[in-house]
Amino acid sequence: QLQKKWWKESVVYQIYPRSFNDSNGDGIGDLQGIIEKLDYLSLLGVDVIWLSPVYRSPNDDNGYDISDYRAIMDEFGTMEDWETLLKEVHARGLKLIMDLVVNHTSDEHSWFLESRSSKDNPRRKWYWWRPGVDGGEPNNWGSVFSGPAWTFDETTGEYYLHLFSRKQPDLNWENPEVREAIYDMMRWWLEKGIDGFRMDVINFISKVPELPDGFVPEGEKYGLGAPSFMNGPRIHEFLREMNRKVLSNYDIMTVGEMPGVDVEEAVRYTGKDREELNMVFQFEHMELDSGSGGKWDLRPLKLTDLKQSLTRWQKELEGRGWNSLYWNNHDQPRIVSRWGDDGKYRVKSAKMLATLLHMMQGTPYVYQGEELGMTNVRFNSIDHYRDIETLNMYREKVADGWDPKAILHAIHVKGRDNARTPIQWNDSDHAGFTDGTPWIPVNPNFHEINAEQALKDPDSVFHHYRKLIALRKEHPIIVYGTYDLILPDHDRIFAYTRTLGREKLLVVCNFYGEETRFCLPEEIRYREKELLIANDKVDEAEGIRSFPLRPYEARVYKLS
Ligand code: TEU
Ligand code: CA
Repeated sequence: QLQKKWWKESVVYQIYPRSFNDSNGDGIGDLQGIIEKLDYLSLLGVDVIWLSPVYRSPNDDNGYDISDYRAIMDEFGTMEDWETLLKEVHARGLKLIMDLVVNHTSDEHSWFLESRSSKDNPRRKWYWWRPGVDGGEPNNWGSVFSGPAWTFDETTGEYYLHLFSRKQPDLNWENPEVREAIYDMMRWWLEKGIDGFRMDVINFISKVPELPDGFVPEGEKYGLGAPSFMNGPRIHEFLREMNRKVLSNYDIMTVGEMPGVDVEEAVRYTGKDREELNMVFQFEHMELDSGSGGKWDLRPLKLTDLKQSLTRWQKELEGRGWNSLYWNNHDQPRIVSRWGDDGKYRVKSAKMLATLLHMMQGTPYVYQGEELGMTNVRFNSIDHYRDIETLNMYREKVADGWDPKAILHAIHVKGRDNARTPIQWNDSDHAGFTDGTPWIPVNPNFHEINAEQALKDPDSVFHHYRKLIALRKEHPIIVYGTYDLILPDHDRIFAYTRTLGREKLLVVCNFYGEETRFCLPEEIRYREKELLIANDKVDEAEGIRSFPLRPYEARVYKLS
């Protein structure tokens, strides 16, 4: 049986509020600005909005460092603005999920201020404090944002753990008081009527309590503590407790962001009998163009690697769990620049990439601007960049003697600010994002890439996304059909079928800018064919046993 669920049939749209729309001219996106654009999202046809953090924050990591879970960030507006947003979202039949960031808080959170104040403060054990070892950090773990994962605190002469920035101290989930405080906060938001959570690095919350040293890669200063905190010893116990005490009491959706999760582990997190989460964001496909040195160690993508990775996730979670489907988010470079062509074939390759993803089994996520075919940005100076991950890495590598131009190139390819330049609404000043000075410069290509132009152009990327989303509502096979890869060894074509009862969907994509030839495998028989969507003109009278596939061409047929 199909195990029908609303969150399996939905398309989610991610908003990074700081860069979405500024309503009061301070150059920073805000809640009122989002309300102004809800009709645009209704037109696109998305069902759920995932809001990146809007809680009070010093914005060391743009809201992923929370200083008060029950207050709205000053720059974004007031709690009344948030209540209005939720009302307006629900009035349009949309749903709203919030970003749950509970692996760490801001160092300005009252919990941390108390915890650091003295060794015997009742909240001391809400975080990870350790005395130094041999005059240095308690272990050799490195921070995701460069440097050690520990910072020495004068007040009590001990170090505190932060897997991310020093202003993001890790909460100690071993402590039941911490867990109960988080569950209370979650209920407080759920009682307001939200429709679920995206959970930030949720598979990092269980650490091996001894915090043992990690392996130190050649030439690195700090170890990879990851084996001691990724999918840690009590993670499933904590998530089952969270599900039992909070999540199971609401009709909501949950998606856990899980760097380092593999497909077997994902079955344990998302299995319907597991009572943990509905789905996860995995990173396997997002690491296929990184070398052994991590994201900044650039490596060209091999299409067959991508086909094998995505197919593994489609097949292993089939009937056992559920996939999230994404190319983009606020941490990733924009896909049309990364794996498409943001020059001559920008529109066509953006449509191909969207078609390839949206016809798979899982819940698709559209990241703000992706539906416009927005591209990466190439600021020519580090001074235009804002992201702490980028700035810390730049400073560290320049200090290590790296060539600043080489570092800037890596930032152009993989930097998170690629996804954080303001949304391009029209071709007026600052692309209509703000009447003031934007907190980060707008991508100079906004004159030709903007929503106003896209809405008027029936062949725009926007209208292609709108059609893909509409198809998902019209054809259950897109949600519930079985996925099977075809032409597995073809290194230019990504093609697969979906099967539901007597119906078949045939999805054919040329992943590159050179013409190639598609040959339908013998075993696929059909009497009727219907072209559901394409990104190029197609002669419907033409047979599909064998035909030329033009640069970045994508087609979806319904066969019966
Ligand atoms: O990201 C988790 C994470 O590991 C990312 O930092 C990602 O792997 C890396 O940035 C790739 O470049 C979450 C949030 O999505 C991210 O924005 C936060 O910075 C991070 O957690 C800390 O909250
Ligand atoms: Ca504003």
